[in-house]
Amino acid sequence: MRRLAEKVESRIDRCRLMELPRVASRQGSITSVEGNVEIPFPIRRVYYLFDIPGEAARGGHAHKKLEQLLVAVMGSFDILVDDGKRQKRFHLDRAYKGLYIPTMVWRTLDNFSSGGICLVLASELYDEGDYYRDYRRFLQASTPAR
Ligand code: T46
Repeated sequence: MRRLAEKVESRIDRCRLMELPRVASRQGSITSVEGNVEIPFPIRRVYYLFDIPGEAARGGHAHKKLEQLLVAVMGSFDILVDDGKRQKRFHLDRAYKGLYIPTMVWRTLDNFSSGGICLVLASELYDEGDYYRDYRRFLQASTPAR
């Protein structure tokens, strides 16, 4: 039983920092990402957060189906992830590092540096029906009924 539990990776442990491929030269660097190659999903949407006041928090929701990769293409910010059982905090501050977030993980972004830009590669088109924006509903959905 214990062995089985060890084998089943929790959703929070599937959130991971990924180092993206980088080609550096004296003229600068380039990072490219292909869906289903460097990251474990096809990319169906790209969006970015910018002009974010230092005291602001973004996110505060989870997704039923959507997977994402977050990148601090400028500046830095923190991400708190929560799968309903455990929480972890990550810090992004490099254009060649991404945080992968699987489905059903509550995320909150804060502590944005001045001029910070968060690029997001997403597995799905925008769909408001895919969101849990109420934490209690998210908890109910992520905890299997006994
Ligand atoms: C996430 C974090 C990192 C759209 O019309 N299309 C879009 O693709 C998105 C992402 C948002 N919107 C509209 C919906 C709202 O009226 O933009 C407004 C703000 O969206 P939201 O409150 O969801 O923004 P954030 O920054 O709290 O969250 C977004 C993503 O929604 C979310 O998936 O992980 O960025």
